[in-house]
Amino acid sequence: MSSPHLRSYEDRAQKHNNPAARALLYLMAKKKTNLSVSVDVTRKKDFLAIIDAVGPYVCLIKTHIDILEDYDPSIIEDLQALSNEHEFLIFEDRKFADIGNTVALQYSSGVYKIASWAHITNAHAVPGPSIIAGLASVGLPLERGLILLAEMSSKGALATGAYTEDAVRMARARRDFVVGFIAQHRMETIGARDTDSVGDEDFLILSPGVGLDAKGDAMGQQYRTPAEVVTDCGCDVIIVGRGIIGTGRDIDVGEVQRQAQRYQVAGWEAYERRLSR
Ligand code: 5BU
Repeated sequence: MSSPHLRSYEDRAQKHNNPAARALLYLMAKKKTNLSVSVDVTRKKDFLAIIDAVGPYVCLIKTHIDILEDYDPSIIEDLQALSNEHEFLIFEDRKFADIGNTVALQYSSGVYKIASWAHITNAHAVPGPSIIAGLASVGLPLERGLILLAEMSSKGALATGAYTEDAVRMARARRDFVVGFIAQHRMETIGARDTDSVGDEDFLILSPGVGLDAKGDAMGQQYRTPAEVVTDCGCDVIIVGRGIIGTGRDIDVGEVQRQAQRYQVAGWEAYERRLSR
């Protein structure tokens, strides 16, 4: 089978064996969007207003649920209602990083009970395969999917070279639950050995660090354009935060919506260009 990035999202949706990845690819094809908005705000009112405004333009809403200052469980009910209304999946960018037993508890329990509402979450590879086993023990019965961090967008990130290759190997061993990577490039050619099962693998590449106007921020973030990310590097989902929600304390919902539409168009054009190459 050809590399996933040369196939349509629709075709990949039909063949994927993980329910969360299948649902995401299906929504991407249906809504013609590979945009994920990162809703990094601290007030419930802004959080829900932004999600309602960008909902029609996204396949995936990315959350950092622990930055909300006025969190209460009703936020999750509202988030789920918006997810049903606008048809997007939910990705909690939790970046788990502990031993299997601890991450299973962090994923299932505590204040946020992430596994009960996030279709997708992510984890660092640094603890080794046991982190996947721990998260899978909670997530697989709920038909969730896991994204491993293979690379990061920040300047000087240590997830490179042999670390990235080993993250890919860990994922290959758990393709029932690991559906993709946070990365800046495709991973198929990385670390492939005769013994690895590469042939029919279909990992989604989700890329943060996307901006049409800025090249970076004052804290080491680095931005690339949707064309660089999707057409040139073959990534599947563009993750955009401040490029859409802005940097000010007051949210202009109309402007947020216009920017979401702009990034949706840019991301989709970049995908169509990739397929027509
Ligand atoms: P920005 O406002 O578009 O820079 O936000 C990017 C978001 O993606 C933010 O929530 C980060 O926590 C997240 N992110 C990232 O920027 N780079 C990474 O390598 C990973 C996550 Br992993």
